[in-house]
Amino acid sequence: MIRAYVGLGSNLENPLQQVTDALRELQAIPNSKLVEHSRLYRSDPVGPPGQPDYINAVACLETSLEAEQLLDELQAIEQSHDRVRVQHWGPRTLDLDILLFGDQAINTERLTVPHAFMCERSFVLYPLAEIEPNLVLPNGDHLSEILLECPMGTLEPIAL
Ligand code: PH2
Ligand code: MG
Ligand code: MG
Repeated sequence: MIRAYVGLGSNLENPLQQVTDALRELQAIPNSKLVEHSRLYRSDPVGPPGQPDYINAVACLETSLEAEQLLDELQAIEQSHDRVRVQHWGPRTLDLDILLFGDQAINTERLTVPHAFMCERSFVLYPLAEIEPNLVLPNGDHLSEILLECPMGTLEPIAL
């Protein structure tokens, strides 16, 4: 079994509900178990201006799937949330990104793992640290040290 960390994000059509539903749907991925997930966070949009705020969270799965099989499952969930790919980094009903897949480094047409921008994004790093404060990345970097370089800014956990 491999531990995979998945970033969840939504900023369209009731983002809180989108992310809450997606967490439940992650539990149903075959040959996998949802181990835990962070709280939900509100975050300012990164990317094209003028889009709504995001809801973000991070989940940890234990899986015996291959990375691209997990990607298939995540993309099927995105599709079931009526995900339409319009604008790069533009608004979306649901985005499910593989952040880490064990200690694997993957660079294929479909997948870059670790996620290319995760170390610059507070909405990934803080929820990840909430569930795995002692995490060490495949390149040996400690999450706790990366966090020192990445201010929390306006990111805020949501009291539900
Ligand atoms: N995802 C993006 C682009 N910008 N901004 C926030 N706050 N949260 C996201 O999940 C996000 C984003 C592309 O995936
Ligand atoms: Mg993304
Ligand atoms: Mg994505």
